[in-house]
Amino acid sequence: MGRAIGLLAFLTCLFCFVTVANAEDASITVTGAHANPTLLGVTTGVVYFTLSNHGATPDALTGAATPAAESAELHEDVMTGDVMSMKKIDTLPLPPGAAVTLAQGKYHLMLTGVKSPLKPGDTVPLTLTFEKHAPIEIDVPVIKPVKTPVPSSMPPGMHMDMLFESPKQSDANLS
Ligand SMILES: [Cu+2]
Repeated sequence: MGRAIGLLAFLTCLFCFVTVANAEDASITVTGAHANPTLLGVTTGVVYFTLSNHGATPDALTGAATPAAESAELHEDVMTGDVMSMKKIDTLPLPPGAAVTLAQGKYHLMLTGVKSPLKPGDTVPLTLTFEKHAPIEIDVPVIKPVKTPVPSSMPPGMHMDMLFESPKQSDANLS
């Protein structure tokens, strides 16, 4: 009898745990994930996405990994005068009830040591890790950057599409 109650308690606990885990899994979503194609001869790439924290508690993105590159680091774009540079950040805070978007001029995920060139139509498997939430695995499509329209939140000067024009010229030179 005691054994049966013990088992019941165990199963109930297990059920509670599963329910809580499911609730937590739903509290962070990743949307709009995309990677830019890599430039000719360049082994760094960038990935953008939006993280939404639907939960009631703060969380943070603490890391990322992909088999397609040697490392995936969170970078913040820093504007010093007219010069755009970037610095590595260890965690990206995700306040409850808010969405944080990685976008040009704000944040990006930088892939270094990309193993084979990322071309439009490819997908990059990506694992995101969080302070509290369970890791999330997504497949990130590689999409050619859209030239227009420029998102209204971004000053036109910050657009970096010109960078993506050089491979075309190189391709033409090669043929
Ligand atoms: Cu970077």
